[in-house]
Amino acid sequence: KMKDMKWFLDAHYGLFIHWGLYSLMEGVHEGKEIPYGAEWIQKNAGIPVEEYRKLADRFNPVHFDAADIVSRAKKWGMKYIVFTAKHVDGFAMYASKVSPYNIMNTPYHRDPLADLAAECEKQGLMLGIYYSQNQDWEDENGWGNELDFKKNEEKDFPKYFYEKAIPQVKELLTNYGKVGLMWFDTPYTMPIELCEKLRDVVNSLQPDCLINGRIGYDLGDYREMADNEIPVLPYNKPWETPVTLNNTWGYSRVDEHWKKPDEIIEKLVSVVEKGGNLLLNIGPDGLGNVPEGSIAVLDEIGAWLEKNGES
Ligand code: FUL
Repeated sequence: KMKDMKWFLDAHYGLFIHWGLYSLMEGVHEGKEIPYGAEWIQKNAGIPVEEYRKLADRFNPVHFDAADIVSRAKKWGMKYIVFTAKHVDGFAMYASKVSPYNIMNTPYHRDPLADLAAECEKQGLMLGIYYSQNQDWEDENGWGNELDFKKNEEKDFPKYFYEKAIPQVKELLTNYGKVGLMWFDTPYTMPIELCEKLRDVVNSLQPDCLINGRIGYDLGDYREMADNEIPVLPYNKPWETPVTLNNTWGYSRVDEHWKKPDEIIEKLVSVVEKGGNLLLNIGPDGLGNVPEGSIAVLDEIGAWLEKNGES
């Protein structure tokens, strides 16, 4: 059965939300700014998992306001939201029964994905879910953590895959209503059989749920460009490009290098002309606040779209 892609082809513009335990670290470890994405700080700063996981003990983002974020996204002209349910650190930002490493076991003790899903439904935006299927730095068999666990090649990856990744993807596609797309990432050398298995699980649970290109091996329903990449020519298949407003996905207190609204508008126009979607990122902080710098830029783009856009 062919999937119904109309909403995606019509969307043009979506909101990416990178938010997790790493947001508490704000891009800084032991007083030092850690370069590259703040959401990768566990690895980039060489933090042992037993230390990193302690962030959960003080994760209490009481300012996170799903209704506010969804209504802002609408006002900004966006048609869908993609939320990091589990990023490479392996921490589930939703109520997971599969792994205790999840947001219910923090002082916050609340499921932000449930809140976002309800608001998307209510306010008429499509919900997408980011899930790191290959990398998981908390699971001894997930790809990527060679500091605390065995070398990647020596791990029992299928054990992680069948006992954590697949069951969590099933939770995500069962407990949050209609999911417009599953956003997978960094597949690296994941074996094709497992990527196909993952695709089949998504398709069997929600036949119209789109799968992005980073599932690997061209198994996705649309092509995912590289981070911040805009192709020179129109692309002959549905596509999307994820774009940052500064130089990181996760929140960083030291990165205030906000792109100018004009620069993003130019990118958006270029993406739309070439038949793609722009997925523009915000990184809420450890309390759940959306950085003022990104709100200012997004407000201006939204005002421009209201005047000039057709969407
Ligand atoms: C990348 C990841 O490594 C980043 O952390 C981020 O999630 C970006 C959208 O995709 O490949």
